[in-house]
Amino acid sequence: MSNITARLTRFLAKRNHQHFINGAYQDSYGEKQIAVINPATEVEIGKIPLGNKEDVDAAVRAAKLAFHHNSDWRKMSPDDRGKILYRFSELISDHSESLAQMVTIENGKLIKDALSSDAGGAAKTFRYYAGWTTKIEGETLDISQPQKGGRQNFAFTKREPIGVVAAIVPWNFPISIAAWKIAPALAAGCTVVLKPSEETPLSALLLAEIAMEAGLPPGVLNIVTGDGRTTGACLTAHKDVKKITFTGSTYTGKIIGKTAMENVTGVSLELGGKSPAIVFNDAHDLDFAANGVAAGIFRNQGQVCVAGSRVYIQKKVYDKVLTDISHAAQKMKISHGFDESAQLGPLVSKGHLQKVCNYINSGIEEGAELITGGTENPLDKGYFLKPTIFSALDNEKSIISEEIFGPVLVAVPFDDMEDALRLANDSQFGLAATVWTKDISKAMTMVNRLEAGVVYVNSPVRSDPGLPLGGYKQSGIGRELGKVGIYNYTTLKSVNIVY
Ligand code: TXE
Repeated sequence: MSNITARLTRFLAKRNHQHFINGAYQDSYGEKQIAVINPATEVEIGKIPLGNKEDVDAAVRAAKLAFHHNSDWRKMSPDDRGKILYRFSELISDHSESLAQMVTIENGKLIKDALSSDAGGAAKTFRYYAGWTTKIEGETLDISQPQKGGRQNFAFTKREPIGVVAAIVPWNFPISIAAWKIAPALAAGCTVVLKPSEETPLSALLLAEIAMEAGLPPGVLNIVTGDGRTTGACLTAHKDVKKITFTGSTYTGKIIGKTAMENVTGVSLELGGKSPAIVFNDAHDLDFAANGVAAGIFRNQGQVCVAGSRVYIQKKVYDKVLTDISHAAQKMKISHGFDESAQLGPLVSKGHLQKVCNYINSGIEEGAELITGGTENPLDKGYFLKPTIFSALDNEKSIISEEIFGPVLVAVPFDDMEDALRLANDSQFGLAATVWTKDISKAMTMVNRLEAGVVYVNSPVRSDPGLPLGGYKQSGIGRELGKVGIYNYTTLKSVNIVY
């Protein structure tokens, strides 16, 4: 086990954590708490308050005041706002060890992934959006309204920050997904109330300390901890919230979408996925493709929205590629996240492990062939599971139509490109897809016809702050990251001046 940093030791010693409102940790108005469990050891690492309506009101009030009056955040020059966000990114990098260790302790993931994807990913996102503060632009427009008496007109649009943003995030990448929302919102001049997942709230609270050190004015970033049913529901229903940005399940996304419409609040939803990986006979290196498919599903224990959880393999190479993926899976070392040689850590919680096991059981009951893995816990303690692979002949099983969100892959053979497209697009989801071929015409046809928000060719899907992410169909509404990511947090004003 790595040595826990002094900063994290001090933070964890608190045990009973608080909300972060108006630049300070604050007690909850309520008494209820939620225990945070280390999924590798099953030991409680602290408690967070279950935020109630009064807590949410206090956080939204602080964000609203910071937006309108208290701080100069909105009125600050874009360059100065960018400097603070850049400093924040530098401090996240400086404290990446503490942040990554916190993520590994509360989420279970491998420390190297927590360092690169979570702490590294958050730093990169803040750095990227620090540069956008000075590049938010409107347009000048030649409109056709006739003007009387020799007058002329000048029409343009300007982008303004939308107001208080409610950001609701899941547990799979606790601080990098939070950064995908906080960084563009702050860059646009908005203020934020974040509700982290009840499974992984502590890394967000630690991030708040660092935000203060970076010079973020009080009230610009607030964190209310709690569950979805009480805390999340109060936040999304709050009338002073002007934009909701959510990453999580399609089920919860639909509830949030309905609530948003009650108040006509803007909403972006990044929801579930069941992303296909499609391996053609002519993939230029079949071993490379097999390893890529394995990495695409087993990274982060399969708890990745863009995970390639169904693989379609062309018939001629089906047995070879499936065998190679299975070997890659069987070789993975399963251990706790601080074991430097581990390749697969625990799942996030007991409840989630149970959900994934239920899917594995239903796959067996529905007649899919279990190639490797299963429901047996390979270790004595913690919520571990072996990487699991099924082979099936069609899409007619729950394990291939529903999001499992664990280290479970289902392989299906296909005949030709039309067959691959039919199978891949036959899904309620449309988040991501990968295609493995060296034929550029085939690759481009797939790119054009796949119903997915993100398509990677010859690589598992990875995120990058510059590349928009979001889904077709039930995988969501809107896109985050990239240039469009910042426009999520602005509203457009059209102006016409007659002179
Ligand atoms: O998600 P939820 P859960 C999928 C994955 C997983 C399943 C359930 O399949 O097994 O969702 O995971 C908050 N109003 N994904 O239960 O419920 C909640 O507190 C407002 C895919 O963790 O969507 C948490 O902060 N907020 C996904 C966040 O929503 C509510 C990542 C996500 O919780 C709420 C995670 C409500 N009514 C899970 N109910 C991806 N796309 O990456 C819950 N929340």
